[in-house]
Amino acid sequence: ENGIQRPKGYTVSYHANPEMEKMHFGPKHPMKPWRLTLTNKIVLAYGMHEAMDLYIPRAATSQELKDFHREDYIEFLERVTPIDNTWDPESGQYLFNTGDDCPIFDGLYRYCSLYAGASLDAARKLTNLQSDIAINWSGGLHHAKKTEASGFCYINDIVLAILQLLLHHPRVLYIDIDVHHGDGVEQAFWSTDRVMTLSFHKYNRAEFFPGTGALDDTGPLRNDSPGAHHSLNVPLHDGIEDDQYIKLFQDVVWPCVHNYQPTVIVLQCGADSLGGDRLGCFNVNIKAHGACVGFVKKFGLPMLVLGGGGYTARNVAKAWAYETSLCIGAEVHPHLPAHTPYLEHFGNEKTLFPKLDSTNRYENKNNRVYLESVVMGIKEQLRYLQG
Ligand code: ZL4
Ligand code: CA
Ligand code: ZN
Repeated sequence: ENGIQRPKGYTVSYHANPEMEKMHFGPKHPMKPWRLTLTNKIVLAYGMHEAMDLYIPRAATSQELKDFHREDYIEFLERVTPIDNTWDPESGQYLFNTGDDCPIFDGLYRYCSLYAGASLDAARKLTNLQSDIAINWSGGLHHAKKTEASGFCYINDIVLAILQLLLHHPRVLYIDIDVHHGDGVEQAFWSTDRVMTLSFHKYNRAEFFPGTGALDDTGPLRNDSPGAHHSLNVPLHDGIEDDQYIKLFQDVVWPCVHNYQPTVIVLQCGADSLGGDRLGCFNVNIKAHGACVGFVKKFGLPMLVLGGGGYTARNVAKAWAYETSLCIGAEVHPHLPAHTPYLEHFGNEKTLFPKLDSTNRYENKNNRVYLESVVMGIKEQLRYLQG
């Protein structure tokens, strides 16, 4: 393709290690690293690689992983194999919360150190000013905790990348549009005012993972803790539609940027917030999901763009390829290039923007009054920042 030009006046770096894509969580597990292959094939088929600096990231060292995670947990990940007995008879649980959601598979430690290494490399490209927008679709694993795995996440690459950014930046804004609550990142920076975390997610304490992220969970309750009012949550119900989602995102993100004045933004682009996702429950189309990326880009701040969830692989790949094009500011043809490999995996949908069909829609449980009350709640928290 001839249309894809390098962006004028800024640099986009793309961090992707093909070694990750062969990894398997096990039969029927929803997380499929292979969706990254599909994403990269579309990116390449459009010729977007001509417009970016491409890096094959190195694996993070165990020392780097220990900048956030506890030593014994990293040593466990380093040595476990699928045939180990990882059952702890004392607690009656698998060690470090591994099990069905977070299985021990072949190459697990390699997988973890590769996606973490990619996010660290991407963050470092931003801090040494070699890149203005750094993309790692293999990262964004927001549930991992200091001492345990959670929700398909083992290492919290986002926390590690933000720690790297904090060496050079006074204030980091973290925005998370995965359909799940970004609990691991929120928890890691709960008591600091140098990171503001903002997650949009489906919220139902009893029924939807991880059950945290209510509107009034905003940081430590003591008003004299620096972290007070610096964790923001946008809890949503099933079935939110494109127009509502875009307006809500803009109505919330703009005042956050205006009041907090971040010097860098980390955007987790979990694609399970798309309509038709195997685990998600929203009615958001790829253009609306991408509109969030486009809106954040317009602030002109350095940006770390990460993946996350996304369980209907063909949609994940299209969304992330489209969002790559938005990062480089390139217009891409809505038809997938004829030479896109694996076209058979996209069924009859050779368009970048498949329309959500009625059989995959969730009834919309978000009305205008509810969404307005959420925006009010966020603005109320932001008023405390003026002090
Ligand atoms: C599966 O089919 O809600 C894992 C997980 C494995 C294969 C065979 C095992 C069958 C759905 C999910 C038993 C699976 C039981 N296999 C899983 C409370 C739960 C306890 C575990 O996008 N069972 C836990 C995690 C969520 C729970 C969502 C999102 C990550 C992210 C960022 C993580 N956990 C109930 C589920 C299957 C499986 C089928 C599954 N797990 C769906 N939702 C969960 O935010 C990357
Ligand atoms: Ca989220
Ligand atoms: Zn998710």
